[in-house]
Order: sequence, then structure tokens, then C-alpha cells
Amino acid sequence: MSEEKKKKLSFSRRAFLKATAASALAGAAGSFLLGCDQEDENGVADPGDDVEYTFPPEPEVATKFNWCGTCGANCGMVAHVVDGKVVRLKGSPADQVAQGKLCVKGYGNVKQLYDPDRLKFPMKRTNPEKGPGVDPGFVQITWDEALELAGDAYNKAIEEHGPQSMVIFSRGQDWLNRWQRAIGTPNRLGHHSICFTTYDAPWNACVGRGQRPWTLDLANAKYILSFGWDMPSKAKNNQAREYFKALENGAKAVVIDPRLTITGSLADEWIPIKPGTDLAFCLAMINIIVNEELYDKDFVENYTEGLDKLKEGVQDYTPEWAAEITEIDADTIERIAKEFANTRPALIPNHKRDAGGPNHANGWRVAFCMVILNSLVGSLDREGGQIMQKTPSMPGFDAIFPPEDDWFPEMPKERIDGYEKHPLLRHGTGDFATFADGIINEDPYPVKAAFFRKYNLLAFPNTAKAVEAFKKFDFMAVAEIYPSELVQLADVVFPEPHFLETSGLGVRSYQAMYPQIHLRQAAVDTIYDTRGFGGIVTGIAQAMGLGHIFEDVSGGKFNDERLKALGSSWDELVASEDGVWSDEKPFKGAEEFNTDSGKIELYANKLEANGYDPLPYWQPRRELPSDEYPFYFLISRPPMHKMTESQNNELFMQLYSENTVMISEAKAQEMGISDGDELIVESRVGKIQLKAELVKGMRPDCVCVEHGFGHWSPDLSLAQGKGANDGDLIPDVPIDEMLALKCPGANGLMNDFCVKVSKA
Ligand SMILES: Nc1nc2c(c(=O)[nH]1)N[C@H]1C(S)=C(S)[C@@H](COP(=O)(O)OP(=O)(O)OC[C@H]3O[C@@H](n4cnc5c(=O)[nH]c(N)nc54)[C@H](O)[C@@H]3O)O[C@H]1N2
Ligand SMILES: Nc1nc2c(c(=O)[nH]1)N[C@H]1C(S)=C(S)[C@@H](COP(=O)(O)OP(=O)(O)OC[C@H]3O[C@@H](n4cnc5c(=O)[nH]c(N)nc54)[C@H](O)[C@@H]3O)O[C@H]1N2
Ligand code: SF4
Ligand SMILES: [Mo]
Repeated sequence: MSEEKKKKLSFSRRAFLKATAASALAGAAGSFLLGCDQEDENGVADPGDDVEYTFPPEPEVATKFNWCGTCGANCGMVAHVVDGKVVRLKGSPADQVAQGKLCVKGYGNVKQLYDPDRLKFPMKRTNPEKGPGVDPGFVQITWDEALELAGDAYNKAIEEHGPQSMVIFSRGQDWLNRWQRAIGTPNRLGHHSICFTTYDAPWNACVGRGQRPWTLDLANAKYILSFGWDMPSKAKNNQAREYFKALENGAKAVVIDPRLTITGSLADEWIPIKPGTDLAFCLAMINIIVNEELYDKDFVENYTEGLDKLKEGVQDYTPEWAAEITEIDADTIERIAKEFANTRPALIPNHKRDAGGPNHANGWRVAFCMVILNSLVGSLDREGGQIMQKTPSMPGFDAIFPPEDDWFPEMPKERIDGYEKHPLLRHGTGDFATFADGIINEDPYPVKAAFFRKYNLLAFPNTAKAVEAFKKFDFMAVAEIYPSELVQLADVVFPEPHFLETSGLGVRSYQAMYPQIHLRQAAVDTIYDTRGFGGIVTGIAQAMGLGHIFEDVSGGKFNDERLKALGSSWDELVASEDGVWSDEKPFKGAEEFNTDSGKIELYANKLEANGYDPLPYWQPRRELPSDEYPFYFLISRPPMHKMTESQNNELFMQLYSENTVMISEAKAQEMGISDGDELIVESRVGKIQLKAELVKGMRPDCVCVEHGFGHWSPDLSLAQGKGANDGDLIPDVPIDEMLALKCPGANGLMNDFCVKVSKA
């Protein structure tokens, strides 16, 4: 490539990054990422008028509907396929989440599909020694051998130590759930206590179970108050798009965050709060809004209960009191409270890891305040507010494939992570923050065999301790698409197809203003010797002698029966022009909520009945800066990377190839640190080395590291050795400490520790 072209490309990449940052783009950005028109436009000189062009014949383009598997928004997409190869992805126009566009991460899936480092066939380990840096000595095996090895190992553990000695690390999935019940182990562990259950618990108690809180009608809001909600910076397609619509519509946006994020830089106001103190800010807002009767009287009277008790409970929480804790002056707190209450519709958006997430010991109380504040201004399930997603009602797996009574043994209650001790959480999700002690200390019992799906080692806080725990297993199998770090610890590896090689149905949930389903068709045949997840579970179950639980079960029938219940069918959806089933109707907010009273319970009776605070009383965060560890630690993630799965994607690595430790310019100057200096960041459980990145917009008492880097798998040729793993610094949370927090939603405390920083 010529120097000139390189220059132009690198310029356009920066411009692209800016565009992504500024608008979480889409169309043009996508074609740039996929190396199409944009590259010509920027890189090839105009040959002049006298050149005769000869065009090759137009290729025949087949289109297939799919939805993005990169993040939970699952944006609908259309794959363009030429000669059996996916050449381009587009956002699906009829999908209310995608609305014709994808985010940068979504477009990059073509590169992932064709990544030569992907897992290509089943493998088994030949080196019994395990650990980072140890060569597993993988050899290729057949599917039959892989399934048999796993089936025999699981049966051995169950026969010798009981069903609870088998542990499954995975999100819930219909085939997997049935398999788990047939084994009879209570130990399925998902990551949710380190992602969003702090919000689930107060939401379920106050508003009711069964509806997720992630559909936000941002576009119709006139006032958006973010406590660390940062989805535009993450390029979250739907939430970013709706935020920009709101700004265009003249909404006022205020961002409260210790760092100046992209969301903050686009807002009208940025308030750099002290980490872990948002609760005080929120409580003072409630104090002002209820004392001065600024709430939406109609909504509060008709759709909520508990206002009197709430009022009584917040009397001590004045703006002056909150000012001392938050380091935000009382006038600002009071002004924001009044603006929020008087500019309707006003909305506090939430999505997982913001101040209402599992970052600090009081995160669930912030989440509780968010539910209360949105209710006080009449923005819960109302236009311009937080919407209870509208989903279609379809039969479940058991209704379509009825099980026999005697298939499922009684399960022991006690779990290896202590998760059953949280009465308000759905059992069967599990806790990444607490499990390691249980396994290492065999408390309450030994765990001998494990199955992992779609998780990576770097997702586990206190990663070194997670490795120690996993080394205790006699056997572990990993289902993956990449030779990840967890794969390097596996005894047997099950390769799965990329989602673009699979089919299924996607129920709209992150932007579900009305019920809608999006079709997923395999865009191309499987490239490697992979097997879909349902097939892997069925195969292991058969090898364990449990084949009967999946007799007559098929993915095709499952999809078809669910659609038939809605008056459609698989064939009809495949033949449709837009790949969606929709029940589009004008938005109508709930008149009744799924609580005992049928109203939103501002004073949470359900929490009280289960031994938790019924109101979000003040509680500080767990750890404060000390002489030894003087910095608050913040985590974030860049817009073009998805956790730990995107660092082997060439396109994203060209944009952002390693993480840094962000430190304020002021503090860096004081410490004699320059941009690019190698720094050691150390917590009470570990240390990492990263380059310094000096930033203007951050409190001087904080440092921030982006999650997702620090890969050491030698089989990830682009990702290996780039940056460092924030998880090496994050303390795990012993179950007793977790229970002492009295958090109904568990709480992984992902940011609630402090660090020291020194030059390497
Ligand atoms: N690009 C991209 N997007 C993603 C993901 C991804 O990997 N990449 N992952 C998805 C998933 S699963 C999740 S959970 C979300 C996570 O995405 P977010 O929920 O945005 O999580 P973070 O970036 O970790 O933290 C959010 C913000 O909280 C701020 N913060 C930290 N402590 C405090 C505090 O005490 N008070 C306030 N007010 N703010 C604080 C941080 O500075 C940060 O800006 O992103 C989702 N979207
Ligand atoms: N240190 C630290 N740890 C964290 C976080 C953090 O901020 N810092 N964030 C936490 C949060 S909010 C979340 S949501 C979790 C997410 O944790 P994970 O779900 O583990 O997220 P990823 O790191 O993206 O890893 C997903 C893995 O699944 C693989 N994969 C992708 N598609 C498929 C597929 O179709 N089948 C199979 N079998 N595998 C597939 C990818 O290759 C990748 O290795 O991480 C948590 N852990
Ligand atoms: S927001 Fe981006 S990564 Fe998430 S599903 Fe949509 S396109 Fe995929
Ligand atoms: Mo998450």
C-alpha cells in the first residue's frame, strides 16, 4: 500500500472512530469497516475523464436474515451472500431494535466469521498439567470421541460424588436447562451478579417480575439524567440512536460520572461525582421532590403506593448532607432535582454496569432510587420513560416437548457459590464473584467436573483465583468458537458454529415497544467441523445415558411451534420480505403492575418480607482510598470491542489495539507521569502493567482501565499479549461478605476497591 493511501486510511479510521463516538454509526462506517466503497473513496486517486471503465458482471447477491449475537441487543441484520460467502451485513429495516443499522461491533462479524484462528474441530488435551503458559498438547478427535469423553467424565463424577459435583458455567438455554435438571445439579453459574442483578432485585420487588427494564423511550424524553449510564459511548445501537434523537429533539442531558465519557461530552452538563456516592445524590433528589410535592400527582396517586413511608424515610437526606458525601454542591443537587421533576417526560436510563449496577456495595440502592425517581415523575412504562418490554406470549420448551415426571431427580438446595442464600434471586443464575472459594475449599462439597459455554476466563474477577479453582476439576469441557484462555485449560473442546452459520428466533427485548420476533437463518453453511449447541448438549446427554430427554426434540419443531402459537410458522417467516413477525400497535402503558398491590411499591414490602431494607437507606461503598491504595478504580469498555471476544478481530484492533491506564492530567503531572509511561497498577489481590493515558476529563482520585484485554492464549494470534486484564485486580467476594452486604440482588463489587499506581 502506498504511503499516501496508508495516510488517508489511517486518517479515515480516526475520522471513523470519531463518527462512531459521536453517533454510534452505522451505514457508511459499516462499509468502511468491511473494506468497501469508503476505502475507494478515500484511498484511490481519480484516474481522470479519459479512462474507459470496464465493470465485471454484477455478482448475484443472496440475502439472509439473522440477528447479531455480539451483545444482548441482538439487532436484526441482513447478510449479503455472494458465491457462498458473506460479503456484507446490514441492519434489518423492519426490526425496531436495529432500524436498518448495526453498530460497529455488529458490522465486524464478517471478520469474526472468517477469522482463521477460530476453532475448527473437537480436540482433547494430552498434557495433564494445566495453567496459563502451559501447552495443553491438543490433538484433534472425532465428535463421537469428544462426546463420550465428556459423558464418561460427568457420569464418573456423579457416581462417585453426587450430581452436585458437576458444575455448569453458562447462560440459561432450553436444551441446557433440561440437561441440568436431568443431571440433578443445582450448580449452573451465569455471570449476572457481576452484570445486572443489582437492578433486577429492586425492579422485581417494586414493579414486578417478568418484565425487563432495558427498553428506554429516550427519543421522547425531554430530560435525561444519567448516573453512569453510558450506552452511547459503548455504541449500543438502539440506545445510542434514541439518545441522539432525544438530543436532536432538544432534550436536556445531564451526565453524572467520575469520568467525562462520550455520553457526557455530548450532554449539556457533566457532573464528576465521587465514585460510589450516587446514592446520596439520589436520596437528596427524592427528599426535595417529595417534600416540595414536585412529583407527578396523577401517576403517583393512581399507580404507586408507599409515598408517605418514602417521605418519612428520606427526611434526613438533605442536599447539604449529600453535598458532603458526593463533593457536588447542594445548590447543584437541588437544581438537578427540580429540573428532573419539572421537565417532563424525564428519564433516568439504566443499563447494567452504571451506578445502579454491581460496582459498589450500595449499587442496588441506587437502582432502587432510579425506580422510585422514574415513578415519581410518571416515567415508568410511559412515553419518554423506562418501558416494560412488550413481548409475545409463546409456549416454552417443556410445553412443546413435555417431559416425563421421573426424568428429573430432586436437586440438592445447597450450591457451590451460595447463590441460593439470596431469596429474591432466580436460582440457577449463579455468582462469578463467590464461587472460587467454594470450589477451592470444597465447601459445602467437592466439585469434580465442569462444563463451560460462551464464557472466557478473563470474565472472572480475581482471575488468578478462578484458575486455581478450575485446576481442581478432574475434567472440564469448554464449548467455544475461539481458542480462548478458558479453552487452554480444557480437557475437551467443543467447537461451535458462528451465529451467522446458525438459525433460530430472536424475541425483541432491548427496544421492545411492541411484540416482535426476528428470524435467524444460516447465512452460509458451516465452514468447519462444528456443531450447534443443542446438538452438543444432546450428544453429551446421550453419552451419559440420558438420551431420552431429547427424544423427538428438534430445533426446527421448537421454532415452528412457537410461531404457530402466534398464528405464523417458520416457513411463513422465511418466505416473508422483512424477516419479522410483529404485533405492531400503538404504545399503551401498564395500568396495573405485577406486585401484590397491583401498583408500583415505592416502599418495597417484598424486600421487607425477605429481610432487606424496604427503602434505599444510605449506606457507603465498601472500600475507600487509603495511604496504601489511594485511587478509586473504574472500569469501562471501548465502543468497538465486546468484552474479551473482539481482540482477535483485525478491524477492531486497527482501531484500538491495547488498553491503557487512564489518569487525569493533573494527577499525572503531580506524579511526574507522561503519556505512554509504563505504569504498575496494584490492588490487594493482584497487579498489572499498562501504558499511561493522560486524560483531561476525570477526577484526579480515579484511574480507569478498559476491560477485555490481557489475552495470553497463544492460539489467538492478534489478541495475545495486548494490554492487560482488569480482572487481575478485582477482588472476589467471599459469600459471607456478600451476604453481609444485605443486597437482595447479590453484588460482585466490580469497582468497589482501590488501587495504587507507580512507574514500572
Ligand atoms: N462496546 C461495548 N458495549 C457493550 C459491552 C462491551 O463489551 N462493549 N458490554 C455490554 C455489557 S454486558 C454491559 S454490562 C454494558 C456495560 O457498559 P456500562 O454499563 O456502560 O459499564 P461501564 O463502562 O463499565 O461503566 C459505566 C460507567 O460508569 C461509570 N462509573 C463508575 N463508577 C461510578 C459511580 O460511582 N458513579 C457514577 N455515576 N458512574 C460511575 C464509569 O466511569 C463508566 O463511564 O455494556 C454493554 N455494551
Ligand atoms: N474483569 C472484568 N470482568 C468482567 C467484566 C468487567 O468489566 N471486568 N464484565 C462482566 C460483565 S458485565 C459481563 S456481561 C461478563 C461477560 O462475560 P463473557 O460472556 O465471558 O464475555 P466475553 O468476554 O465476551 O466472552 C464470551 C466468550 O464466548 C465466546 N463466544 C462467542 N460466541 C459464541 C458462541 O456462539 N458459542 C460459544 N460457545 N462461545 C461463543 C467468545 O469467543 C468469548 O470467548 O463479563 C464480566 N466480567
Ligand atoms: S448493539 Fe451492536 S453488538 Fe449489540 S446486537 Fe446491536 S449490532 Fe450487535
Ligand atoms: Mo454485562
